[in-house]
Amino acid sequence: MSASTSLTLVQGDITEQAVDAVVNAANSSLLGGGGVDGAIHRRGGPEILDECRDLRASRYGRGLPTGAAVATTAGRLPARWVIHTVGPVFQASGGDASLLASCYRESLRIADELGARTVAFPAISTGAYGWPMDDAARIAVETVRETETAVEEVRFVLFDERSFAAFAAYVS
Ligand code: AR6
Repeated sequence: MSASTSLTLVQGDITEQAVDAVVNAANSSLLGGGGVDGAIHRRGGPEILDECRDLRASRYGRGLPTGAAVATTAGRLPARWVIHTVGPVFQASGGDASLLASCYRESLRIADELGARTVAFPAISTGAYGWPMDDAARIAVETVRETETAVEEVRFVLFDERSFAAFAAYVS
């Protein structure tokens, strides 16, 4: 980020954020799921899924790779775009931190391409994909700090007190 970028933390629901772009913790299929993904499609309506299907029929016939990001409309969400990214799964042997960092970096790169100035991120990979919250928070905050971007506000939206506290420990 740049000296003028602000990093903010909110405890709440990412689908309620009035920002330019909301980041979705998607899966490679781009066709929906639970958690953040389910909430975004439920609240954003069918237009988002329509564009995801078009992406699967064109650029991403084999799915969106882990660590990559792509934008669609935000449908009925109070945002202009959804940036879909696929976090890595945390397994018994651990997880690939470079892929988790790539989700944040690539999402900000897409945000810059779109001209988005405010971007809301969830704690990618910390739900169904099992990444330990403290480690995920450290990777998220460090990566955003290290990434050159014209985004003016990066907002982390944490669902509960525990995840909010984990991120707060790295944002001072
Ligand atoms: N707003 C903010 N944070 C939320 C919300 C919400 N509405 N709902 C859940 N969280 P997850 P992942 C938190 O599972 O681990 C899906 O099925 C949640 O408490 O959404 O990257 C996809 O289709 C957790 O801390 O994403 C994929 O298959 C964090 O958001 C898979 O899950 C991320 O949890 C992706 O798994």
